[in-house]
Amino acid sequence: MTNPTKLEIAKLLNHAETSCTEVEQISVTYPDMTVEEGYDIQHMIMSLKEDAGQKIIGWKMGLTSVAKMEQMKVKEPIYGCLMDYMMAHDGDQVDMADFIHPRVETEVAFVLKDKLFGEDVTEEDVINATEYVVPAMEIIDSRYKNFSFSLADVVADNGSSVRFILGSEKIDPKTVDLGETFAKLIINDKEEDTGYGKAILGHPATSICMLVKMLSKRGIALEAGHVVMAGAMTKAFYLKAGDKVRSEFDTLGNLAFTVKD
Ligand code: OOG
Ligand code: MG
Repeated sequence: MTNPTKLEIAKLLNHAETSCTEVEQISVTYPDMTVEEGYDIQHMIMSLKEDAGQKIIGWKMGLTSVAKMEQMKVKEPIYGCLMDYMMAHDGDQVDMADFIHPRVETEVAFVLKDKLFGEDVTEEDVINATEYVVPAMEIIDSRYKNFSFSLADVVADNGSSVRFILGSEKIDPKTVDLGETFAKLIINDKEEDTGYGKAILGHPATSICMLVKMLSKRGIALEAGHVVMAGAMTKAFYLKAGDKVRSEFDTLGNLAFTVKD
């Protein structure tokens, strides 16, 4: 795949996001597209967004649990980029008009106080570089029809990133066992799913370690102040207008958001 082709795809996917319109999977037209080419496209989308004045504020891991890989029919974790316009907070309202076919999942987010870079980073380094962790949720919104994609497709589409919601409780990761942390995802008073932190590659810090290693291969570091999402503890559920969404954690507190009626 040539660079002009990748840039053309980056523009197409970026436009699909900003205009809330779904597109055909890229792999239908380019069946030989590799995951690495998918990342090239993802990074081009971020450059387009930076040119438009948006800022990178962190990164996310995705497809880190067996449940998510089975749900999305892919076999390995991926990363995506988080930008300033994607951030929301406990109690906020989101609007279906900003999305195509959004789904929500429960997550844990790390906020860093130190830079992380390199291929030999350890879980201990991740914990030491973390200022605090917060309970979180992510809204994902694949730009592809029917929310279906190959691994290279979803990588090119920035891991379906569109919004993330941060809780207000700031927890020192040294005071909780993030692997044993348990959470419920509740939509309109119905408990849709539950999960443990250890569903995320055994431990959320292991997922962040993997992210650091993957980004290091491209010369990119996690920076102090970055928000880093470890991946979903639950499966993802479709949202609709008027939904009231809540995640309750046993050791990290709760957070909620609503979808505009
Ligand atoms: C890809 C993004 C997955 C997660 O936490 O597993 C993700 C998708 O399922 O559309 O963010
Ligand atoms: Mg996610």
